[in-house]
Amino acid sequence: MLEGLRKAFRSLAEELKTRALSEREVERYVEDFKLSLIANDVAVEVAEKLGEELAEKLKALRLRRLGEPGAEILAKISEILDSVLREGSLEDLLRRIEEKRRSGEPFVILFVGPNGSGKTTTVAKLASLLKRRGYPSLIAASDTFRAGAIEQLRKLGEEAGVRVVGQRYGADPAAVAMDAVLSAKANRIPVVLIDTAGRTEIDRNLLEEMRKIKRVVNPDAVIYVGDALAGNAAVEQAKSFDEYVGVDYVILAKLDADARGGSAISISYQTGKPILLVGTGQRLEDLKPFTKELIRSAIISGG
Ligand SMILES: Nc1nc2c(ncn2[C@@H]2O[C@H](COP(=O)(O)OP(=O)(O)O)[C@@H](O)[C@H]2O)c(=O)[nH]1
Ligand SMILES: [Mg+2]
Repeated sequence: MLEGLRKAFRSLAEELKTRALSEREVERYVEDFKLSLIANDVAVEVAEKLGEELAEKLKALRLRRLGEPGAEILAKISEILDSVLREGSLEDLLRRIEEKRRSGEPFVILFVGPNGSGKTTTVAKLASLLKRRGYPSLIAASDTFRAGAIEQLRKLGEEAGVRVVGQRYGADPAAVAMDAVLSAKANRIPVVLIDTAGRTEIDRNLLEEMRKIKRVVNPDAVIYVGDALAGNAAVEQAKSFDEYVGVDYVILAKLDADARGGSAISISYQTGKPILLVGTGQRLEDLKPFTKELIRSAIISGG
């Protein structure tokens, strides 16, 4: 995964290590670097910022020849990546869930995102992860819109060993969510995960529907599930959901299939929201904590 970004960073480091650079050359390298970032799904604004930071750092280095294997450049690139990526802490989330459990209330997480981004799969993966960490959960089938959505969720819930609360298609998603919350409370189940519908185009209706669910159940956290393959579209969608509904964390699905790699950087930087977890495959266990190191090592050391 992330081969595109890796190549962009590598070829920059290769070219720079060979000799001392004039100011004009630094500018040219920075321009090429920005273009290769943009070609790999890094949003223009973010590429500009990374380019500026790189130019600053290179100017300081430019008068001397850099040693093999461009280690200094890679260290600088690594610093730049650190400044734009935001990590969400799974351990913090677990602590919050534990606090809520002590108070006898379920911790409610609302999942939002466009159609096909990976919400339903991610809900099941997170339910499975939480179960392994000692927190049983209940899943609300609040996608009552897409044909097959409830069956898909029931099947995944069964696989994960987690109960799914659902009604019929066309039922009010907020009512389904509320049902699940009340049931969790009555049965002392510490977490409720609410799966919701997406649309291909993020329209006003969908955002209003999410807003209504939020108003009715008052979730402890809202998670936007983005598709790493969607590139800049995923960033724009994340911004709409954040403006309309409010988002606390991002989970980036399908990172395993992402050959370019810019989505994590753009989403993190442009929404300012921490990335909590990443999806790394289609199985229930393919959900990993997001760390800066994950991106850094994939890009810089080819891991
Ligand atoms: N390779 C890969 N596929 C994923 C990942 N997460 C979800 N998918 C697939 O993406 C497709 C859409 O996922 P789904 O959860 O139904 O998306 P939703 O419409 O947002 O609920 C399904 O075929 C999933 O198996 C992931 O992390 N990696
Ligand atoms: Mg779904």
